[in-house]
Amino acid sequence: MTRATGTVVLGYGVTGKSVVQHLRAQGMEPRVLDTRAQPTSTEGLGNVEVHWQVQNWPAELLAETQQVIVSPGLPLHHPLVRQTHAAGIATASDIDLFMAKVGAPVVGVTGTNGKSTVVSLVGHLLQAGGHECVVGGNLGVPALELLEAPADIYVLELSSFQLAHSAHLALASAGVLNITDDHRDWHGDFESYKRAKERIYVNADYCVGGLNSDCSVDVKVDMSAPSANRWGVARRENTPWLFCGDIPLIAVSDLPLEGRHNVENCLWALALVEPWIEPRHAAQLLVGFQGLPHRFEFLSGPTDIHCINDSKATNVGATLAALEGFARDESLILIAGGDSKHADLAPLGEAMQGRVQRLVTLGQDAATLNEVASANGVLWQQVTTMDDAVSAAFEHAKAGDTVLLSPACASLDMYANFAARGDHFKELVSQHTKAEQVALRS
Ligand code: UMA
Ligand code: ADP
Repeated sequence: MTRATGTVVLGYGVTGKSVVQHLRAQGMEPRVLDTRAQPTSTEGLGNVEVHWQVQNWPAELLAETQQVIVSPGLPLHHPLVRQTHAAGIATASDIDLFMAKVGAPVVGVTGTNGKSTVVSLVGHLLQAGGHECVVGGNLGVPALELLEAPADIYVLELSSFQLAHSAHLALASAGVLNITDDHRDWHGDFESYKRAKERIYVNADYCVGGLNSDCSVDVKVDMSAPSANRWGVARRENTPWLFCGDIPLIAVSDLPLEGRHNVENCLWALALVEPWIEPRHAAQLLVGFQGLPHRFEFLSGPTDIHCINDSKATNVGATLAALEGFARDESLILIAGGDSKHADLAPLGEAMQGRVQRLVTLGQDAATLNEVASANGVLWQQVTTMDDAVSAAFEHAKAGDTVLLSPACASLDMYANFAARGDHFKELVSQHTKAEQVALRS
């Protein structure tokens, strides 16, 4: 193997590892730079030259470099990325390498919320429709690793980070589900975040957009009444149905997922697979899809109390979607808080009115949520641990109430990730449920 290729991989996380493996399989021997002192893993590095804890390019190394593959965790404003661009060196992402290699159509999905759900729905539909299809990207398995499995269609969840670093997309079917405030720390401002997401449409064969999309798209999806080239929801025989134009597809009551936002997600999935599966047939294939954990996940709780784990609601848009799926006269006990990532939490105020009878806050930005609640006449109570949050919620819950964990914030101030937070919540709900059963028996 030679080092003559002059390729450097920035970041050795899950993505960096897949890129190094891919390049080595092509006979290249890249170098790796990572800003971190402690590598998360050195697996797969072999004798690759690695520079840990690097914040700026060593000048000699930069002079020998022709191409840089950037991991998604490194923002465009990071010195390593800025210095690469300033030196006139081309950058690419793992998604660019994937697109250059893949020999089958690729479906790409981005958006602030709903990506994982829609990507999993699309994968389910394509598999149920007889396609050999694999699903990955931001969802977890890095894109390049998907190439190891044979497939006739690939489905990628694409983050704004991946899209911002990508230049050579040509997707067979592409969609931006929604764009609301998130990831300001990476993108700097909302406009840059939006522009990054909209790159998914560049050179795409079939573009699906939201109603308010200002991009040129082939079809639009939203929750209002459908029309030509529009997928939507309308009443049929007095119940709401999904429609593709004027073709009725399936009754909302027959969908496999709960929550208004999931009705929209099903529509998106049906629209995205239209190039391969006839819409009425696809609608029948939705049945049998199992929702993902931590996304508006219904739990069995104490008698007559509904419990929902929506720990993946790590931004305001996701919690708004959860709240707006309930009628104004619902009685919710909402557990929220964590790291707001500098987002404006104020829009939650109006959505809580009439629905949230008590807000239980925790985590780094609890005080900001308390202020939003006070300004909107919502009762709140601040606690320090999830144990206390769940105890407080059950103390106040009456028969028919819903205890909803939908934090509107990232979990990293208290947990390793959203899944650890959701698992803890589920464990506490289960403990309370068991304690109630014991009390009822004695
Ligand atoms: N980092 C450094 N120095 C480096 C490289 C990374 O400090 O030199 C930091 C980043 O700032 C980040 C962390 O290390 O905090 C991980 O970054 P990474 O680029 O190494 O990430 P990977 O391990 O390659 O995982 C990435 C996605 N992570 C991010 O974009 C931060 C994973 O999505 C994705 O599953 C994986 O690639 C495979 O495609 C995770 C995620 O949180 C789940 N994504 C964000 C989200 O969904 O909101 C976008
Ligand atoms: P992502 O991969 O974009 O984070 P997920 O499917 O994992 O999306 O869902 C993340 C959060 O967003 C969950 O709280 C989920 O209930 C919520 N959500 C799912 N679909 C939508 C949607 N269409 N609009 C708003 N929120 C949504």
